Amino acid sequence: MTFQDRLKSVAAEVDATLETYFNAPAEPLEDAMRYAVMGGKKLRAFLVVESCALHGIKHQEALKAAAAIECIHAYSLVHDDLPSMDDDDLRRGKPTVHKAWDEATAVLAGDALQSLAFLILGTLDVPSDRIVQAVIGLATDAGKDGMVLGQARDIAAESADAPLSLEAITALQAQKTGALIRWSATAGPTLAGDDVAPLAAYATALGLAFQIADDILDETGDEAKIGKRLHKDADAGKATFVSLLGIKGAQDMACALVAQANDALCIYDAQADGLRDAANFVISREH
Ligand code: GRG
Repeated sequence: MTFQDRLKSVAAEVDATLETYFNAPAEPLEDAMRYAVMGGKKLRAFLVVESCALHGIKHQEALKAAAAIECIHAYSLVHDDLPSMDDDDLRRGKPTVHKAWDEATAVLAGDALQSLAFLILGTLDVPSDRIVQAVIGLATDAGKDGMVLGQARDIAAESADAPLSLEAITALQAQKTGALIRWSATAGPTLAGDDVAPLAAYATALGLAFQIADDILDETGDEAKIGKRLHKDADAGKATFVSLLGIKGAQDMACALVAQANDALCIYDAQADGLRDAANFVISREH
């Protein structure tokens, strides 16, 4: 099976798992939640599933942990698209939630997706001390010391006097997009009570490579394939990896980070090939 097929297969399994948490027929709020969380590449879910397989977590429980992180990711996208943030009309090639419903529903759907993530994690069939570790980790990585902090700093940078330095952007992106990727790739050892260090090192490099690739796609990608408006950062005069390093410099840095991510997997055998493929995919993807 190719990596793309494996990613699609995990995405389908995670969507099926998510479906079990929604009522049918549902309130408009739940319809908006389902619309936001279904679809997408499910890359974070894939990292969870692969990391759990490496550490002996049952597939069924891995799928639930994967569903939880995708709820947090979907909430962040719904809120990021709001008029008070990025003000986007299109996400994954479809109208954003506040366009398909309204702003209040989008805020509430994001809120409820965040709560649902923790509800799902709380029901995992693993020893309770490990659930606690996973919950604390996710609350930290998604919240005021992680993704939300990165988002706040990104918004503040728009009205700053000078563009951010490479160092500041690297730190900001480690929070904004890196933190959820780190939680996903370390979910297996966290839930198994094993050492998270090798996968944390993999994820730190992967998260940064992912963001650099995102900046390159924002500059060179195809709006129809990506399914959202592009060139926004450049139009807003915001510093990105591409504006600071140029396309070639950014590509070189992303390749070096993928090599670094793969090096961090050296303690694992061929069982970690899914994670190796994911790292290579991150810099070759077209959407
Ligand atoms: C609003 C609290 C809050 C946080 C928002 C992650 C984020 C923080 C905003 C998203 C803005 C953005 C487009 C960042 C670039 C990296 C990124 C998260 C891209 C989307 O992730 P993919 O490519 O999306 O994995 P799919 O659609 O495949 O799930």
